[in-house]
Amino acid sequence: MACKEPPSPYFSSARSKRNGKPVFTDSMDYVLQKKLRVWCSASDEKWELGQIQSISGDDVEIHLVNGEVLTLPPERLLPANPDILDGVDDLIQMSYLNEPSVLYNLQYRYSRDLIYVRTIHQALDCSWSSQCLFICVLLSLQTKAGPVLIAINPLKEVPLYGKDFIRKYRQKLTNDPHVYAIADIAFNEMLRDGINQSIIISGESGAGKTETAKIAMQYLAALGGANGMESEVLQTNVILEALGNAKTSRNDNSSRFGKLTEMHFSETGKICGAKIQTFLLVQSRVVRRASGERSYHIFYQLCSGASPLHRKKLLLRDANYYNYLKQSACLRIDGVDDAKRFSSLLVLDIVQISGENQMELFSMLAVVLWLGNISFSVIDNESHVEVDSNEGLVNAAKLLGCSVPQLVIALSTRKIQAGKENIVQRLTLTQAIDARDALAKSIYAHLFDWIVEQINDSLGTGRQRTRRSISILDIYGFESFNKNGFEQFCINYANERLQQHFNRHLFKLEQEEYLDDGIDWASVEFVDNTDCLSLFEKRPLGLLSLLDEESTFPKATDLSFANKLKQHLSGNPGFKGEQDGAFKICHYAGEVSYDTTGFLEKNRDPLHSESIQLLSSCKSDLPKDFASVMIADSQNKSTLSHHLFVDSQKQSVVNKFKAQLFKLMQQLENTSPHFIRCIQPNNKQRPRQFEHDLVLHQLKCCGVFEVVRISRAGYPTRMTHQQFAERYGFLLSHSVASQNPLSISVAVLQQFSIPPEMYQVGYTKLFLRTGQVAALENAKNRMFHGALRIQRNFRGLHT
Ligand code: AD9
Ligand code: MG
Repeated sequence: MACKEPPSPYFSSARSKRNGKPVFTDSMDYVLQKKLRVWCSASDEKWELGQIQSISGDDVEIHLVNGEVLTLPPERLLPANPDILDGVDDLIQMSYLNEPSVLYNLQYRYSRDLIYVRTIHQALDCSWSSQCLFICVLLSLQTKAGPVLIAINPLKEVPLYGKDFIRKYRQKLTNDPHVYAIADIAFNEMLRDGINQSIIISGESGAGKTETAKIAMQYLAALGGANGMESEVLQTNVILEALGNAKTSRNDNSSRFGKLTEMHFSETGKICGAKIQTFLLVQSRVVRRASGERSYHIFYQLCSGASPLHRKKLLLRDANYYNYLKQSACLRIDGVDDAKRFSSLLVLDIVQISGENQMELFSMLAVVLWLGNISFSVIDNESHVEVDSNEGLVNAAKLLGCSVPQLVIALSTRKIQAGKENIVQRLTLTQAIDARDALAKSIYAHLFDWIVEQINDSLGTGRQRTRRSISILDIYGFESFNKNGFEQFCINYANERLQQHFNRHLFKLEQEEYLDDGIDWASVEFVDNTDCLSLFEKRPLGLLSLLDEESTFPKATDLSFANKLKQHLSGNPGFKGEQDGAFKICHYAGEVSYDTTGFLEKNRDPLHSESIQLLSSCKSDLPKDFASVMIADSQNKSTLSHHLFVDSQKQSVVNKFKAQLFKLMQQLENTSPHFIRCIQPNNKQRPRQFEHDLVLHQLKCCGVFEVVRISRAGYPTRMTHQQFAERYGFLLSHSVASQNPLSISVAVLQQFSIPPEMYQVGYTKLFLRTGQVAALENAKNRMFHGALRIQRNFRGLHT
């Protein structure tokens, strides 16, 4: 199975052949004729810049920048941009948009710490005079795709942020592409149009999404700062990163949850509240992960930063004492001081989490750690176990506020129903370990949700539902490791959904509007990921449904699940069943091989009724709260007929996740989107290293080439004939035979000599290329000022 490569029109156009002879686009002919700069590829991997010296038959002699001379056939050449365009900040300005030219441009900028590039001009010139503001409003409502920002991760501090920069963007003293500029556009559009906005940040793991989200929030907080709420909003990042981020092999601070931060503003643009929505925290990391990776930061921070008093109360030891932490052989992150980070958690006070609640939070973290130290001994031939009476057991029970026997029962037995009777069955070693880990994971996941709830309570002060909000989306990025499991499956599915949203707004809606209005439009091709999404979501034979179905069979195994996938999906070109329970999926960002080990268990998320019962009987408040949430959840789903604690027909993990994603997409659909695509420059998390292939792959996957093409060919300004005629009809110097809006509009266009390639007349609307309205607006302004002058003079004469 080979994934469909994103189309590469600029790469192939110069190389197509007719009758065995290479055929070039006009531009390539021109480049050869004028002996201009070219990109040459002697081998297939590398492009080098050179200048054509001479052409003899099919041989072109080129002098490379490094002094070498090459002789190549023309089909190994691509036109290069003139050096005046080196490092332009808007890709749309480039004369040639082939792959080496774009890469060169990005690298040129990157090496100078210019990490941002735009891919489209803002359709409207917002520096117009205030008289034109009402027109901006009108036009912007009809402008679909705003600028897309490309952000290449510098992997080091760059001098691009802070007060002075914020001021420059606020006062529009600079036009350089920046996250601040995107946030500024969103802010202004929100206030002007009364439409909720979103800033959607995507990219692979480690590409810089979370940092970018914080930079956007920093700008919005500076703009909307009023009563301390802005700093509260910013501080939430510190807390959520401590609890929801961890070191992975791709990123030392990898987000293991998705987050939508909704900032609410007053009529005057002051922050009046915020709401954080989180999506599927990866729970398995708490109990297991790949070697060299860490669990959630907060555990290490607590172990190294807690005060002696805390340590005593929490019965706390060093991180290397705990099985859950030491098992992946990675306790520290280079350059990170966990103890210091712990002290920065004082911000818990800022978001009004009381000292008492903070203590509860820490004590639940300690419970999780001690649970991991509980061990079991096999007592019979059938691998049944009893719980070892050790320090882990005693301390976990103490911190939970339950008795040791209660905890023992929860971890080593299960009640099952036989006829009308309940029988208590001892668990086997695997079952007991699963029960213990499930309890630890569940406590952590509920703790995370609880903290988010506390934060939201604190941020909600004075919040009103307005149409003035900006939502910033930062989810975990696309992942492809050597070994990929259930977590990557969910994460990559979420990224497919997000990609679909991007495609829909930048390609589909845009082109549909052109076609609906009957204008002449050569479709811009893009990699549509609808097929991949339907492979996941189709019912009853999609990946998610099949996983759910198999999860309901008690006897099913990961292997039987893998076979089921093979049986039903083998005909799908985006799917391939492999050996040993593995399968491959063709994602928009490349092919990923998944190992089904653990899929069923993780999807069932099996917290047994014994554990819920245990939590509800604890003396501490938090476990009791968690148990009520669990019971409420299961009551929603099951009929809960005979026993309060029967194992409920819980919603599966993927089902819940899918519902969350659908809700998220719905929310985003009600906003005006602004996209930021983060790019990872290398796989080593090192600054100053720009790997061409890696960057090119990401640019292609996220459709950057197509976005520029569509922006260049597209018509960002559109107005109905009626609107256009009303607005500019009075500028006509002669009367028009027919008074219908279409005739008036066409007459205006002709009078102002707007070239025919700069507009198209649709059935209902007029479509104009970038910059065309400006000429009309100038004329209108001149006329307006002229009229004012005459009026004043006239008044002067009569006074
Ligand atoms: V993941 O999908 O959550 O694994 P992200 O969020 O895309 O990933 P993140 O923002 O965490 O990546 O960035 C990774 C690291 O790159 C950060 O920890 C910083 O060290 C570095 N980074 C990213 N953006 C910037 C920046 N604008 N300036 C400086 C940056 N460093
Ligand atoms: Mg992140």
